[in-house]
Amino acid sequence: MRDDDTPTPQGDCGPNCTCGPPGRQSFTLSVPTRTPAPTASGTHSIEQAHIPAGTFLMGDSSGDRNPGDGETPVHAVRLDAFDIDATSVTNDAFAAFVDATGYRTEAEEFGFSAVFHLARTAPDTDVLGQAPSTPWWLGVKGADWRHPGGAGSSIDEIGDHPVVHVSHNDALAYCAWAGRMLPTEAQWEYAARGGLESRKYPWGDEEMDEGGWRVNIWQGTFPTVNTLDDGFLTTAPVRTFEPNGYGLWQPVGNVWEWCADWFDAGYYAVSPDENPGGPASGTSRVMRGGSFLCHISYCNRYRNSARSQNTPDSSMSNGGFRTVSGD
Ligand SMILES: [Ca+2]
Ligand SMILES: [Ca+2]
Repeated sequence: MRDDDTPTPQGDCGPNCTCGPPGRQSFTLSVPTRTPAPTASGTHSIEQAHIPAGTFLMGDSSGDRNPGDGETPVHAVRLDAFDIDATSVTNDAFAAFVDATGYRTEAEEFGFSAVFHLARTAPDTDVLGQAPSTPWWLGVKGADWRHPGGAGSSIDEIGDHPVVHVSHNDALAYCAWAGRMLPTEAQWEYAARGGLESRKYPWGDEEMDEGGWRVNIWQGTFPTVNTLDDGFLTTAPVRTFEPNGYGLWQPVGNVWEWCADWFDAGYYAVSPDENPGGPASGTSRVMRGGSFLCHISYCNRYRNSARSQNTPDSSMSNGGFRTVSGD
């Protein structure tokens, strides 16, 4: 249980706020020509966790759901067995893909990406604009997976951190090269739960700071003061804290993770019982798990059942992905 003085989670942080950054269209710029997805056969270097076939209760049982996100009704879902990345895809793994294919991410094609204001290294002249309802998100020229804070930043020392500034389309391009798939939303939640039923977090119901921090989120006053109690302002190495019962590291916190599904807040009421694959169409793709920007006063979407979404071409300094075995 929370302490009495802990603020009540605010499910809504502004118009259409999803805890992540606004979609790319919020930073109005020209639309580039897309780089075709590569079709070469690559090597996926991320350690695997095996998830056995089984049935689980999908959705929020804790009452901490965010109205409008569609975390209910709780419903039984049966899944076939699959393998999933034990960590999110790292900068080193993504670099191997780019080295082999010459792939250019959408952030590189558009020439900018969404950077959290305190993570910006680029000069003021590279700031293309602020998101209207979430001004701590900046469109930063030159921000991309190799330059997470824009000009002046690099990934030289953070090869074992999650790759960020990758769009859903970029993640699919990686998957095409690696012979992988993005997890369905149901696969993601089942794996994140680590074999525990109806718990709030991958480790159970204990809050994330009981017995030491268990997750990389935000401490302090969002979005201005981060007291860094967990040790990290932005990304942490993918093997930080403890893995869950299935061997997954940081399914919650650190970076949002793209899933395969289109987002629909009403989907749980109509989804199939077995191997649900999401709505047939939509405008935004599911993201799961929350990130280093989550804070209980602002966005408590670092829970197993929490849902978010963004347009498939959007990229951000707190968004990455992990993959699952293909058919
Ligand atoms: Ca942190
Ligand atoms: Ca995560």
